[in-house]
Amino acid sequence: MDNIVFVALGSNIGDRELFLDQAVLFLGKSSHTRVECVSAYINTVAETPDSQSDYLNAVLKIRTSLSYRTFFDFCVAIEKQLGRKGKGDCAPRTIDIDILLFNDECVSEEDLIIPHPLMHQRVFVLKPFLDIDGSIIHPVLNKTIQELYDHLYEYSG
Ligand code: PH2
Ligand code: MG
Ligand code: MG
Repeated sequence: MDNIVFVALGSNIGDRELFLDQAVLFLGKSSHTRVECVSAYINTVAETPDSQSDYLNAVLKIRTSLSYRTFFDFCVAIEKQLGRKGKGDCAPRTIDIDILLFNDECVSEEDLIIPHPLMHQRVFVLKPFLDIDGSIIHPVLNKTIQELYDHLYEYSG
């Protein structure tokens, strides 16, 4: 299992803690994945154009032998299993599983961009990421997670 992937979880419908717990469980259930670290779960105000219920957010570190594409498909399948309807919009959701970083690979495909294009602007991603490892370097911005967090206001759009 040579690949290190950081993943963000978010839920703002129903029993949010249970959905995060189940996502952590399912993400580690494959013989091709191992969950190495789980951040604290944090309550955050929804950053959406409309007003929505608060989110529960977390970040995970996972080791996997899957390629980024197969890992992405694995995440989408878990979202479906946990009742997620549709993808790619800002509607309330039982669970959202986003790949933040996959090793130091940069991917730009129609349905998948890595690093996650908004991660450096989001407190609800950077704060839990700090629980795991603030020294990880963002491969496009060449800054550590700690630096991105400390300078959040400079990156927010
Ligand atoms: N996810 C979004 C949009 N807005 N706001 C919070 N607080 N947490 C999220 O996970 C979140 C959001 C799109 O995926
Ligand atoms: Mg998302
Ligand atoms: Mg998503």
